[in-house]
Amino acid sequence: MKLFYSLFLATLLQAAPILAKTYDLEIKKQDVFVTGKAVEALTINGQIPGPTLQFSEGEDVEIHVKNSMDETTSIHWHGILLPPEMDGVPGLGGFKGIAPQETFTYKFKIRQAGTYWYHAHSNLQEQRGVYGAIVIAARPDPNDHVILLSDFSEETPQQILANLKLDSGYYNYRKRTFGDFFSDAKKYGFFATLKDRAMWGEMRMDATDLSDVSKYHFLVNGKNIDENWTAIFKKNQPVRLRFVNASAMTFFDVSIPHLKMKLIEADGQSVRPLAIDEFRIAPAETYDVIVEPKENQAYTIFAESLDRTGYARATLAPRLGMSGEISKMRARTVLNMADMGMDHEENSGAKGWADASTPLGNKALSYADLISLKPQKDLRQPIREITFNFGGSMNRYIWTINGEKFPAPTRVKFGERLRLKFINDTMMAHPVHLHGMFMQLENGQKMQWLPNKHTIIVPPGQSVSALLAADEAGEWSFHCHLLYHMASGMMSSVTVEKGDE
Ligand SMILES: [Cu+2]
Repeated sequence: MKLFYSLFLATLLQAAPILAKTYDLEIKKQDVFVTGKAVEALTINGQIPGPTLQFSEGEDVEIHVKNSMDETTSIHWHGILLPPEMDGVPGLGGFKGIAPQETFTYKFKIRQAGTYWYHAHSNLQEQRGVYGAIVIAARPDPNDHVILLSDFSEETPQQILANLKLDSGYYNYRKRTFGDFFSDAKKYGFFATLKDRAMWGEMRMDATDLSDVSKYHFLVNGKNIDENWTAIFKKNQPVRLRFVNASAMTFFDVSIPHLKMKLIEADGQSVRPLAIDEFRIAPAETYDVIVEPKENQAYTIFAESLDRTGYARATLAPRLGMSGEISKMRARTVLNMADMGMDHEENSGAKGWADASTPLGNKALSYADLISLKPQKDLRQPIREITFNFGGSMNRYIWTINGEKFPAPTRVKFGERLRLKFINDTMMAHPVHLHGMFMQLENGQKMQWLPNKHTIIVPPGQSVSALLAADEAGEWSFHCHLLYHMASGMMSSVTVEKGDE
């Protein structure tokens, strides 16, 4: 009796953590009105994006994903450390995808905190709406908001891919003109300009190939610019914004005019706080910032697409119905051969990817600024280096790794310490994503302070490296996170093999 009583007390005294929760998601096809007209899309629990999943560290989650469509689907938990059979990539770890009308149960323990997201890893479903945010925190906080960016098209992704395969410049209707040639020639000299143009021709790319799909509507939390998604703040109280780029193809330059942002997390992992005015976010990356509005006015969260064909916006305001100023979109970056690193022997992209359009005096986040808040535990030097060359043929819309479409897995030993070297031989940036493990981006910081990343931008014509401790056994997907690059061949896997058992 006494024992029972003390057990009972002990249970009461614990902070009553709920350590096993279940979640239900249903994926189905339905019309949505995101752009003002009916478009057949894919929803999760009837919405785009799907519901934000709120987990806590240490929790055992059980997620039932019901497929109410007539095609196979899957959900991948982006940036989450978990067993390979729960990672949700059909064909890997024994996972076959979720057949029509079936329900698959994902079960894993949450071993981390931070902002992540989830999305389909089947066909091109991600483009049609199968994505949502994951927040892993001790408790929900009313001053804490997910800002999920996405690119939505009225065309089906199958149509977009077919257009790209037919003509890679299909969406690139803002091509430079003959007039540009003469203004460049005036600025840089006739022969330099001619040589630059000739080289672009040789690579069969355009200087405006910053993105290859641009008939997009850009959304914040599923809302278009007129719907103006709004978060309420109280003056002088900190607000946390969890930015997730759930786009299929779009890089954004994000700023909140008149508000300094304090960056605190990159890809869900805490970094040394840093005051910034803007940051560039690739598909699949996440950044968490804190802002502290000092005036009772509306502030615009402004996310310009890299190719400046449009923007997503949301508002921070003391009450609903307000609207902040909308800045003019800045000039888009036009690449030249020097930006591309073609003139240099060694051109490291680790410093980031400069943007001439950042207003003078403003601080734009650079990869070199990222410093892990917690010291890295693994300080071993890598025992070998594995090189991945990202290549492609724009005119046939084929994207490759080490010269091959969908190359065979790269095998590494469990526990091995590696350097992954990413060399971008193309004129587009590739956000490279490794499942299952964080990479430590070699950005010039000491090894102890290298930031963890699940997705790393490799800028055009440059190279970037990362360290990896192969401490999660299994076959892990490895690919460019631009959806149509992945679907056109820029996808492989890394197999972490345990010895003979
Ligand atoms: Cu790519």
